[in-house]
Amino acid sequence: MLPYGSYYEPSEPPAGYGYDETHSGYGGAHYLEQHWHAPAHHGAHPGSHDATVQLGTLHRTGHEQAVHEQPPVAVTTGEDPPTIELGPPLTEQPVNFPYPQPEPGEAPGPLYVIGDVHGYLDELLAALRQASLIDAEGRWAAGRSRVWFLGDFTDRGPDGIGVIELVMQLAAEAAAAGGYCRALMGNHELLFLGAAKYGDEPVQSTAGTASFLAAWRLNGGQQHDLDRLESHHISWLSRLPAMALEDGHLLLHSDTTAYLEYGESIAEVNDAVHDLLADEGADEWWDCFRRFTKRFAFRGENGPDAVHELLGAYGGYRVVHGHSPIPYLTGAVHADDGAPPHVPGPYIYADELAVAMDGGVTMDGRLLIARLPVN
Ligand SMILES: [Mn+2]
Repeated sequence: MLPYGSYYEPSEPPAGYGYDETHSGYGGAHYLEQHWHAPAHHGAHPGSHDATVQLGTLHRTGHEQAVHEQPPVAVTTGEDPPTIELGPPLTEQPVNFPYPQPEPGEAPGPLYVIGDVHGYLDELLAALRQASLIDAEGRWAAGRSRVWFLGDFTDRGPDGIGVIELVMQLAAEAAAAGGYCRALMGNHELLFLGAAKYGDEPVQSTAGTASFLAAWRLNGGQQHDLDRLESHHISWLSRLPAMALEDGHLLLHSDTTAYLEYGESIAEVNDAVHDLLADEGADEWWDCFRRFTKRFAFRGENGPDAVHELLGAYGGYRVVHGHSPIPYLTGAVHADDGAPPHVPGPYIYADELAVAMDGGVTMDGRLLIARLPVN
């Protein structure tokens, strides 16, 4: 078992990468960071993108180096909302909108998935416009289309709350148009909520003590997002499902089999996570965050078996996930000349059983939107 605070589960780094450990301490809480470091011939660290640079504003003297060496997608802790009242369970449709219902026999609208956004609101708006899902004013223009965000809305980028509010707005507009815009819970949602709810409260883990706030900051948390976090954001985030099945695609945030530890059906997993966020304490939150921060389960020769394990439990013929940036999955983080990674589109792998959708927008890659199925 990896020490808590680890955000990379796999036993081997991406091609050309080494493995580092960094001991960190915040407010009396210490924990071990594990992360890949870039190949020595690279001028830039994989984490030296804009969002990471912004972490310098945290003024964590002595820790900047560790922060800057983090891969852009690093994730360490989950957090809970400062609000304890989570409200009633989500209903399928908001009650304030008179939704047009599909005519009997009418085919469902096209299905889209959107990878990790991480606060890059402008990039999200541009990608949504390019896909004709929104209009020039940023309003839903996709009619009865079905859209799933794969999680990780905040951290690293400049406007995480703006991203959350856009997705909430599109969800209402899509429902009114007879389509939908939904979202999965990513590990950064757990981290952000945990930072808000538990702050510097020490979290016990098998390997020592940490805090959500420290881990959130180390993983790209932006103070202005926390400052702008309101109860309705927390309510919305806290009720996001962890997984969904659409048109034979098992939608997950993280490329891990850890979902199996929370239930034998999609409903069981989603209920377990909701109950955990509503009722459990910081230690359970932390454990959940750690599990959903694991990655790379579908790579390598055992990858297809891992996918089959999930599909066997939850259904579908393919998993579609975010979380692990495609440049890390392929090892093409930076070209020798330091050029941004080339991400031509969704990455199909594991005997075509898995589709990766995190185009690495935090590392100068792309924010990917794909219509399913992809070929
Ligand atoms: Mn993630």
